Amino acid sequence: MSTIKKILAYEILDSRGFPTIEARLITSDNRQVNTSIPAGTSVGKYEAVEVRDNDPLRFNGMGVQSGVSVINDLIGPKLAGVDTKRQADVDQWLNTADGTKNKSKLGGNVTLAISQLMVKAGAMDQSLPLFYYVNKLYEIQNKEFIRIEKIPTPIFDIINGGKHANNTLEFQEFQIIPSSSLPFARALQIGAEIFHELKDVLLYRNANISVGEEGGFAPNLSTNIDAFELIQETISQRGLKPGLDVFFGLDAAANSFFKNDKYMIKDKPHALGRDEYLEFLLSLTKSYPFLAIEDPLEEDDFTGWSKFAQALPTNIYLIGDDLLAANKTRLSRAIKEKSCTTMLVKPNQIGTISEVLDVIHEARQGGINYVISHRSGETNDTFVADFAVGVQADFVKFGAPSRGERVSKYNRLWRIVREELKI
Ligand code: 2PG
Ligand code: MG
Repeated sequence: MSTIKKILAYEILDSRGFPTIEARLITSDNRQVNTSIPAGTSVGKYEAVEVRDNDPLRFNGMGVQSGVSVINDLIGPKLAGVDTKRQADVDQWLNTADGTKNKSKLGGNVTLAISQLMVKAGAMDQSLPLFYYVNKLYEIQNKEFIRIEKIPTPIFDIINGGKHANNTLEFQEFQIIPSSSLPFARALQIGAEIFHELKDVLLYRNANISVGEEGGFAPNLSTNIDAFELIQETISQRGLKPGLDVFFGLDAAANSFFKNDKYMIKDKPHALGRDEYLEFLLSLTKSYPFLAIEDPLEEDDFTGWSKFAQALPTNIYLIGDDLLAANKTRLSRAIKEKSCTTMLVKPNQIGTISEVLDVIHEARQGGINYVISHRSGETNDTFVADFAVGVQADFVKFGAPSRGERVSKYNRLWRIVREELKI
């Protein structure tokens, strides 16, 4: 049995060049694990609070030295000597120490750093692959066994817009989703090949091929529909069949273009009221083979979501990200009101792994699918890849098949397939 000898936190830069917390746990047998915490750019208002220093003289106020000190001076010393397998107890202790509903005292970035360290240290203590240990934690906590039999299907964000790019597109993520029937290695290959083909298609049209925050291209196009048209053309040009080999996905991240009760997108010459906007979205699903639509509406319009859910063909996953913020209370409401069919899960929306496992249990009980997701501000930590396999998510969303902090996670899944699961 290993116990915690020391926990050490410090600042590193995330993929956007902003500081974030990295922490290291050293065990009584002198082994160590590291973890680092991602951050969002389009942050929903119901997410756990992320603590920042707000000191304008350092990193434009984005420093995390205060969180680092809380770990080094307060939390770390308190946890010295604790068994690394006491995940639930440590998470519970963090929650009590925080004492707020949204981690606004300690910060979700602080609590998650400790919580993820515990998972990694526990797996190391048991000499288990991380995904397998996550699977066991889920079973112990929720008294439900999940058989590990698949790698979640990847959702690739190949064109960036919204808050993730400085271009003309209002929608945040234009995605492709290889058919779930394909083995992971083939799905990854398709994602990468379409990404490169899209580059050629953009170049041919003299469009910009620089990329946005999640590694997808960020061209200036006249309308959002133009982006779907380009993707459709690209898929066909590769000899693949849209709607058979590859599907479309969208994260509209509608909060960012919802102003004065209207949705403002370039596809229409005027601002759209909710019903007219929903009509527009439904027309998109008739023109393109969508498999998933995330955050089509702003985060407070539960009624609008339920309305859209009723109108949307049932084979399309309706994903709540900002709507749910992976928050149990909001999920219960969404289940009751049939607002969506799928929950997006980013561990830092909640702040401890036990709570993430809890909300996933709630989703499974309520017949809700789940997607495990990265953040736009990422690090090279591959924790979410193992986590997604451990809880057998339906999908993973780790950005484009490009850029180090994105491909590290896809590569981790590839490695799990190759070396550990052989599926
Ligand atoms: C999202 C995420 C991840 P961010 O909206 O789904 O793609 O973006 O991390 O900026 O919230
Ligand atoms: Mg989203």
